Amino acid sequence: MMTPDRFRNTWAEINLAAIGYNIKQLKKLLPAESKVMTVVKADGYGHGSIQVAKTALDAGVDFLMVALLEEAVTLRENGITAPILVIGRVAPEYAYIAAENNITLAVFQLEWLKEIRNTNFKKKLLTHIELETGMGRTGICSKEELNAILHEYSINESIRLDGVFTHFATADEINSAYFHQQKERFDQLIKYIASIYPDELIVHTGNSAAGIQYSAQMQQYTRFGIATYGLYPSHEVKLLKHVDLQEAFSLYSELIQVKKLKAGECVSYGATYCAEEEEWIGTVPIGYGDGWRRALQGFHVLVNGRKMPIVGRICMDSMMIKLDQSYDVGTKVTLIGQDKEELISIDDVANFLHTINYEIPCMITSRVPRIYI
Ligand code: PMH
Repeated sequence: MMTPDRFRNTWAEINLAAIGYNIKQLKKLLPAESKVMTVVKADGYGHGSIQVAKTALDAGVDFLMVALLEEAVTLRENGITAPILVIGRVAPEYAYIAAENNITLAVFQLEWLKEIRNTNFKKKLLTHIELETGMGRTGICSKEELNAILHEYSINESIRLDGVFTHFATADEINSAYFHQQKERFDQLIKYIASIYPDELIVHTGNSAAGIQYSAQMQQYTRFGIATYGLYPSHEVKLLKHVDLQEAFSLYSELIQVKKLKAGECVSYGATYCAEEEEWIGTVPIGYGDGWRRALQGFHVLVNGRKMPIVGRICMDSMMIKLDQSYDVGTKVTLIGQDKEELISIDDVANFLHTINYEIPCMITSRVPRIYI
């Protein structure tokens, strides 16, 4: 007998056609020569980095970005040969793994370059340098450090500088003062580099918000993350209506038990929810062990195109919902997505949890299989 690759009846559905569509819409925003770099860190924002990367490459993308070396290695192990930039710090002793796999590393510390000075890489290590312009996270902070770093490149044959980038902190806001300040700082530093460094460099600055809001100012690449997945980086950017995006992530389960509660009977840990009259309660096999946060008690899901409230405390593997009538075991439950006329968007879940949409697909753990359509 063939063993199925999943047994459970809770799953996330990833619409790869939507991802392809979003990339094409984003590409249309950019100046003619400007390209898309697709950000697939954190397992493609919870959608699955390998499938998203392949979809992006099919849609004409030729550069990928991740945060960790292991994320880049996973892509290589799955046959992806396109350039990949790792933005996080990779310990110097592991830089050779990047070099051997043609993985580009971000450089933002002189000390780091000094530490790899005596490593003999089998292939040249590819790098982009990150400039600090206002994000205050990683990046080269001063012209002096920049000078010393460029000098390091001139004396180390085994490293190659291909690109330079920065990251905007406020591009998702309508107030553009801080964005322009960062852009101005970056432009000055770029001019300075061009005056002392002979080679042409790949320049990239924008994330989704900048790519959507300031499309005309984007350079060789725009690092699109959240918008790839059909989500807007903020409510303000969504209201601009510059681009039409389709959400790619839906979340489904099925009722595993349906029972009639009598008045006074209670549900879940702490018995905090008790029926006031006879009512139908359904059990749904998803819980905080799947990343479906306990704080979602009081939110709702969809059954038969109608909203059904989550009642009682959410358990590790299951939760209970109040039904408007009896339903068969196996009836589909929509936690994120469309059911008939009703929709639960990722933004709805994020608003209920007082967080941003980025966090929602990321929080659904790998225990929930991703099914690709
Ligand atoms: N570039 C860098 C350097 C990033 O850190 C990110 C996202 C992106 C591009 C893509 O941004 P977008 O998803 O808004 O398009 N980084 C993060 C972060 O660290 N927390 O949330 C998003």
